[in-house]
Amino acid sequence: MGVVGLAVMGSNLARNLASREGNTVAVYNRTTAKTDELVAEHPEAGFVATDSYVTFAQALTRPRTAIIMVKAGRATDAVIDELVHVFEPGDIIVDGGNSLFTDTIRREKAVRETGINFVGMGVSGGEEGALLGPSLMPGGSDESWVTLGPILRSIAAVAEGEPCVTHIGHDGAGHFVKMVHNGIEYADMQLIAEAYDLIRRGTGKTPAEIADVFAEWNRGELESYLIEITAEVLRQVDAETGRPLVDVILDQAGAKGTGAWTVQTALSLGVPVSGIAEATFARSLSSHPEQRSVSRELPGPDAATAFADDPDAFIEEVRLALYASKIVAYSQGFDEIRAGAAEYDWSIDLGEVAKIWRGGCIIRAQFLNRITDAYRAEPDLPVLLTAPYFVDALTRAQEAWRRVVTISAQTGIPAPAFSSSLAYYDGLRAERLPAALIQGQRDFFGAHTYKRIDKDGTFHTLWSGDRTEIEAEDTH
Ligand code: NBP
Repeated sequence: MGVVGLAVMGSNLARNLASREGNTVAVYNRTTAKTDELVAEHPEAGFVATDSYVTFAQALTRPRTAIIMVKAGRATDAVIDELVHVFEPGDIIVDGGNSLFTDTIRREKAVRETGINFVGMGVSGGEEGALLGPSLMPGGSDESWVTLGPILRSIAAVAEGEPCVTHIGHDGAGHFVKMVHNGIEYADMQLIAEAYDLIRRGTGKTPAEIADVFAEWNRGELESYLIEITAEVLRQVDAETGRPLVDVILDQAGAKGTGAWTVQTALSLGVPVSGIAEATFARSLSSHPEQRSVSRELPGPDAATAFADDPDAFIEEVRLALYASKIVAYSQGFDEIRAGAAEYDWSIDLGEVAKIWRGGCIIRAQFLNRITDAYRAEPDLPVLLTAPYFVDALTRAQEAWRRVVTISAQTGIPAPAFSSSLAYYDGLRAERLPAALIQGQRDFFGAHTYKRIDKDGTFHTLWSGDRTEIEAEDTH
């Protein structure tokens, strides 16, 4: 098999593949110096170095399998164009980059016409995951999965004895699921950041002391990689200034776009992923220093510090609010996957998706087992957070969650993901929503019509006439 693209992800994945019994890996990179460097640095891998697409194809046994790990977008198209010229029908091209799923659908269709299989595969876990075992989300045809399955199972992370890979569904399904994974990751990170901010300002604890709080949380139901690394980051001291590192890092969060894709896709599918959206927008807000600097004098409550009378009780309330909001974020993410599967005709096993995220990837957590259990018990569950385990957790958390959101509003400490998750939860619970009024407004200005609660049919009120109601054509 072969790997094209030998930056950090590709070279680590190639080393992972080469470390498995019986594998010989051919490697190719546009800039040949990088290939030479990798091969020289890792003689133990037994790589076959190639310096053109032709020699790369010649080095592979048939059916040829090549994993592309290059920059998403034009670079991926350029590599695919080259490979289809040197590959033959039955061969497999796997794109392991962070490609947009609609690009993958387009590429799969075009490559399929040549008789070559194309598989878009989400790879999660960063450079360490690529080397030691990532979580893998391949799409593509059933036929390619027959060949790819054993290879991918051998290099994937292992969680509780099971490899973190499954055939997600056809064409773009793998990249779609990876996209939503990243969106959930944005929400998870934002919620943790909000928890940290509330605790710091509410109790006056130092970052090192808050690191202990996160380390403690990591022994309970919040146990996860992100909570674990949060403790590590908070404990870090800057060598130059002696201050906590978190206090000298510029507070402007970067983003590579997958969070935005998740939100844009959710908007077009009509799925409310408000927690993920708030997390994405919170990064945007942080990254506008010019807007933040002119807004600093806007009125707010007097800056409150160490306002929590009982710091331990407050910390426990924040923990519960974090857990409840996290349940909402995952529920929204899985809702988006369900809607995507319906829209694009993929058959996606949601319980399996949760399972393959238990190892290798950034959002790995014990908690994912509960999601698998929920979908095993009820595969068509319409809202994940209504599964009995989550209802119990939300029942335990909801009062604390409300208090934390109230405190955030009263003290002026922004907690957009906490509060929007709570609003989503209450929206779902509501017996009646003010959407009825919106339908009335829409009918008033645009004759968009409405339905009634007491009889079938579609209706319109003659707002500019005598205001009687008539039966109308459905114009929703
Ligand atoms: P980069 O995303 O930085 O891409 C660099 C690679 O793309 C180099 O091998 C470069 O070759 C190659 N490349 C470019 Br740029 N244009 C090319 C072209 N026209 N033809 C051929 N090759 C071209 O590398 P990365 O950070 O290793 O990530 C690889 C993929 O994995 C990306 O899609 C990324 O989004 C995804 N991913 C990354 C992570 C992560 O944690 N970094 C995690 C999961 C997925 P050159 O050496 O000749 O310039």
